Amino acid sequence: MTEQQKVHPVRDDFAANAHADKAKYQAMYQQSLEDPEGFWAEQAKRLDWIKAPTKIKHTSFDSHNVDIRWFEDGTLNASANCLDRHLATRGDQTAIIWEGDDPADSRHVTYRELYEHTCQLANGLKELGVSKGDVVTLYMPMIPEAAVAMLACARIGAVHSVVFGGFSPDALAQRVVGADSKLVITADESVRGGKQVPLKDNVDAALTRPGTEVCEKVLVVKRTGGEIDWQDGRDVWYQDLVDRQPTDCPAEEMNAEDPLFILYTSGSTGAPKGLKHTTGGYLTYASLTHQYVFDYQDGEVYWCTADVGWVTGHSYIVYGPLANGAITLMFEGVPSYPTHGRMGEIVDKHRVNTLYTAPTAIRALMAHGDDVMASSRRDSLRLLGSVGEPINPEAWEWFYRVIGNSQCPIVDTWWQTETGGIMISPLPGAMDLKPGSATLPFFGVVPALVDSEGNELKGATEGNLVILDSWPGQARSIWGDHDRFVQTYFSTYQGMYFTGDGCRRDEDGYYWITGRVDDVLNVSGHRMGTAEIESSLVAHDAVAEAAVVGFPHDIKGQGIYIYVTLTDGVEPSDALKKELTQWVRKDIGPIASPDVIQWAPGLPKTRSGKIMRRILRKIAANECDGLGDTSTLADPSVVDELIEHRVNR
Ligand code: 6R9
Repeated sequence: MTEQQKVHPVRDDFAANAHADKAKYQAMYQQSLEDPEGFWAEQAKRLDWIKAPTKIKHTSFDSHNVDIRWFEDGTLNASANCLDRHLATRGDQTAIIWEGDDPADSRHVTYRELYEHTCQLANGLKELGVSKGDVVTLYMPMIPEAAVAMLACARIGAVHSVVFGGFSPDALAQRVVGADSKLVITADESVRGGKQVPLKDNVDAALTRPGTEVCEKVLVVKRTGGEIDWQDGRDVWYQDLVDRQPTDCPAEEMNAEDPLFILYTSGSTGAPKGLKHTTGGYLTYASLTHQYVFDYQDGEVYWCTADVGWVTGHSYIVYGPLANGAITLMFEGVPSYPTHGRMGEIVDKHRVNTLYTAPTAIRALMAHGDDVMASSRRDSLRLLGSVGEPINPEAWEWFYRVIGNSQCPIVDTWWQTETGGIMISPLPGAMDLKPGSATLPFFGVVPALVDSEGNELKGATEGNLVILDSWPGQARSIWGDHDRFVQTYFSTYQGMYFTGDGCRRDEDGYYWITGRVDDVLNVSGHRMGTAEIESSLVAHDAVAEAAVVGFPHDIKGQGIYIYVTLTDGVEPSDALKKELTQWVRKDIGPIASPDVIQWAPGLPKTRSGKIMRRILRKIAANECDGLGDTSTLADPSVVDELIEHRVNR
């Protein structure tokens, strides 16, 4: 039996106490397809509505009129749903366990404390002039204040836009301008792996860029006390502002379709897009998926290792868990610091029951051998989860055996920034597991596979993954550019949401995501458009042209392989490679660091001038025998030249 065919059946003890077993999943899934209105009207009751919705679903994927609305006449407040309604029953229960970068640093924040901090900041934001509908940019470390800031925005109806703290000043500036953001909330520095990252300096640099004058204030959390520059009139210390605020703040009544947040993500073309998520549908979906996929039981300690800068942090560190009254662990550091045993040690220290992490982190640990987990027992774990990229069966089995002591089901959760919440995933009491497969769709999700013309393929087959009908967590638009939203997701295949992923379906109806079919790279679970990296490179004087492709990388999943054609008269050198590497890191951020740079006197192009990336991908992957048809190239000899000088790894 090959690794791919191995099945881990549902554990009986798990199914017996789970929120859903096989029969219940089947029944609920059927109902969600046959009667979406009835199903979602019922599920929406899990939230506290100010005015309960009577109109449930109003959605169209028709590219002439993409219009997605859920619960459109209902009103509610997301922060009240994550905080206020828990106070009576669990005010003194921990909401957030914070584990600092330094293993000696940790603290617990109760629901009442989180409520009070959120209200104080919400009042503070009002004092700074922020009001309903304004966009607030968060550029923050993984500290409880990041969750407080998200919830405080939600409380007053401001829209948050979290920018990952690893992004460069330019990337931050682009997002501040794109969202017309009046306020940035940041910290003096963040701390990761024992090193300081100068967040405030980065904000200062970002706010010198054209267009950023829209940003009037910078609110600064003191994290390290490190040296920073200060601009009077613009910069405000977080603590000074919140200390003088009352600990109560009324929650703004929001329509279900009012925006809750924007989150930027990369696509195959152009600048990153700000996906717009709204309030009622998003929160219903984040909360329901968190309960069922992680089989969350009251009092359990749940840990998602993502950063709040990504959608996983939004839905499964903050909104889903807090809406469910869960105990959510937030980790400031990295899994390799101070040692590679850290993740297991955190599990033991806080008696973590659910560990939700990324394949790249698992593969990095696996590379150190089984002993890497010897410093911990991990006997509190009940469930494991994976997200961000396809998990190879070897990494799945290692995760299962070494981290989970062969005791815990693994939920391999497929979803996207655009989907708001988990779409295809096991429910741990209901699905037999196959390592490497995200298994079956969540309630209300109708996946299909289509060929390149959009014809639906039935049965066991492989194709492009589309979703045929709307679900409440879906992004509603791209901020300020609805046409681009329609163009990107609904025009490739008429009447369908196109995910950008390739996928196989097996004879049991299980889905196996094979990776992106567009020009989006997935490096260590981080999405990046090849176009973004290329445009950064060609902005350098030495670069005439650049083409970026992904190649298989043992730990990162995909690595970044760059072909560079130099400007006439510029000599290739190792020093120049270093310079270009630094250039891209500075421009986009360290996550976009090139793994390989190859000098390319010419790039393979069609006669109409299109770069044939298919060929560049094959060369980067060292699959030079299967290049396919190169006869349409303007100059086929460039291919031989590239193969001859391919950079061996
Ligand atoms: C949640 C998140 C989305 C892209 C997606 C796909 C890949 C995510 C996956 C997975 C295989 C999984 N992806 N989860 N591929 N199996 N379990 O990661 O959102 O950053 O927008 O990335 O990530 O390619 O299209 P996002």
